[in-house]
Amino acid sequence: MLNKDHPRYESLLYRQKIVDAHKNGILADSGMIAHGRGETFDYLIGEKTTANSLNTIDIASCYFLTRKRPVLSVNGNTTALVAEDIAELSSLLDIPVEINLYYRTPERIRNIERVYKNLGVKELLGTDDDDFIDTPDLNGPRSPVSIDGISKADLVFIPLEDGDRAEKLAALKKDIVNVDLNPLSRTAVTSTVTIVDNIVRVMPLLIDAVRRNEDVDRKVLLEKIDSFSNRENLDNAISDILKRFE
Ligand code: PTJ
Repeated sequence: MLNKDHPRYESLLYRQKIVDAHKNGILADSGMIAHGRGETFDYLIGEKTTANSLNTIDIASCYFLTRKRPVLSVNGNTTALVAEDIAELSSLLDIPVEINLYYRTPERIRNIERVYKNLGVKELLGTDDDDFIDTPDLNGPRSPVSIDGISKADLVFIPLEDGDRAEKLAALKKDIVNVDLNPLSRTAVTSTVTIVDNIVRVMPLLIDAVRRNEDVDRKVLLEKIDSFSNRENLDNAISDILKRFE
């Protein structure tokens, strides 16, 4: 039983979600390690959304609203922590969710599929009965992607991911929006937009930003995109961490 008075109640709550997802065959064994790495960086950024991240979330919403075929790529960790928000964003933007796992097994696919089906996701791709095509120059289980999903997408959302895929998607001229608490990771550096923040705080803010911007003139959204530099964003995230040591 979790004690609500515990000073680290929220952190314990999300740990419990991770543990439950592992027991339910959703999370990869390594997903626990990935979560721990995330917690460490979250501690360093002060476990809050910085002004810099808030701006980056706004930019991410501009990308989602101006691209023709965005896809939300999900793995075990994202599903464990924010499946409801993923379903909501998918419905709000009317875009597919595609399951793409590094540690892919038929059993995990079935378990994750059940989560999103229960949440009412209309277009769920990457399941075992989908049609796949390999991502050029990418080896391993993440390479096959849905022909109707990531393969044709012009924007791919790849939260909480290890570093083997972002540069291959970027080489295909796809825009990549990533959520990663580690501003130094390969994925963070390669992505078009990297939100350096905890996915549990990002998703509600991203949904709000999409709602706020959905009626804004496309030209204004594109101007905001033009004025954004991911390198500058990552430098700001790093200097926010450094300030915590002063
Ligand atoms: O479900 P699968 O089979 O696709 O496997 C998924 C994992 C996460 C195990 C796999 O992609 C992996 O090993 O990832 P890495 O290399 O550990 O990278 C995950 C990144 O996500 C790390 O940079 C973490 O800091 C970051 N991260 C972890 N938890 C969070 C996070 N970023 C934002 N919010 C979090 N809650």
